[in-house]
Amino acid sequence: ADGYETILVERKGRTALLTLNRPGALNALDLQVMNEVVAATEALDRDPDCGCIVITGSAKAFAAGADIKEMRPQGYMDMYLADWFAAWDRLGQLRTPTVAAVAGYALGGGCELAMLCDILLAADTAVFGQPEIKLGVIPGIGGSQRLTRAVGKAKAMELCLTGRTMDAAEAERSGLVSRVVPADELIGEALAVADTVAGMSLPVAMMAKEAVGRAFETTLAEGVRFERRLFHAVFATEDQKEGMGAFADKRPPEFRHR
Ligand code: CO8
Repeated sequence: ADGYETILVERKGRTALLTLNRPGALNALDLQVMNEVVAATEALDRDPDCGCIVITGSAKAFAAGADIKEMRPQGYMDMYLADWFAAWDRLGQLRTPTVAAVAGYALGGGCELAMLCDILLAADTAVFGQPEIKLGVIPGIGGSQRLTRAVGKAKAMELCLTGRTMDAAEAERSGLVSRVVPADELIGEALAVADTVAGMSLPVAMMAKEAVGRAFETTLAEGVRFERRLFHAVFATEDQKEGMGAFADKRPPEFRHR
């Protein structure tokens, strides 16, 4: 009904579940997938009834990378003029919180897509890596930057230079993912986390996301100044009065903006 061919989008209350659906190619991220994921998530971002977006793949593959067959014949001018992969940046600019629920392969662009999301949950079957170097290329959707910020220079260098993958346990140990869960519980857990986020005040959740995200962009002093401005600003919301009032009344909050 929504016209998408490579993704499925379902609404579950205030949470949206976006499933990559190119099973024949292990969810390889070609331009159609990119355009559909970006269009769908930007539409959800404009919907005040959507409080959190979960992105997932299949049991075997979250996404096995950017589409190698599509990229193979491209030249520099093709890549430059198309600004290849630039649209993915828009996923990182959504205001609505996002959750990546990763089972199976999250390689190359798949790992980069997961890292574009705010919360990263992994099944115990998840495999992460930036194996581009084995194809004679390097990461192109932010992997060299976001992986380094997530796991530090030593491990990011090793992964990007050797192309070796890491399993879910190593990904959790190194801080790439927030939690590892049994594979058959992944979607349930991801939806539960998303429902929790979607139950908060949406504008306040957006500000919390923005504040944490700023830590990746700036110095500590500037980041703390930015946080302080947002912190003062939340006192202009009805939801601050409701949240603190509900605590004082010993009742659950009824946030207006959710
Ligand atoms: N692109 C296109 N097709 C793919 C991809 C991919 N990344 N991954 C898998 N497929 C296809 C296979 O070709 C195969 O198709 P077919 O049946 O038509 O031959 C089908 O999916 C199933 O795959 P396999 O038969 O290989 O499945 P296996 O279970 O044997 O292996 C693996 C699974 C290990 C994941 C294997 O498929 C693999 O190694 N895939 C490639 C992983 C990889 O290197 N990813 C990084 C790609 S590059 C990238 O993401 C960023 C590039 C940045 C460029 C920057 C430009 C600006």
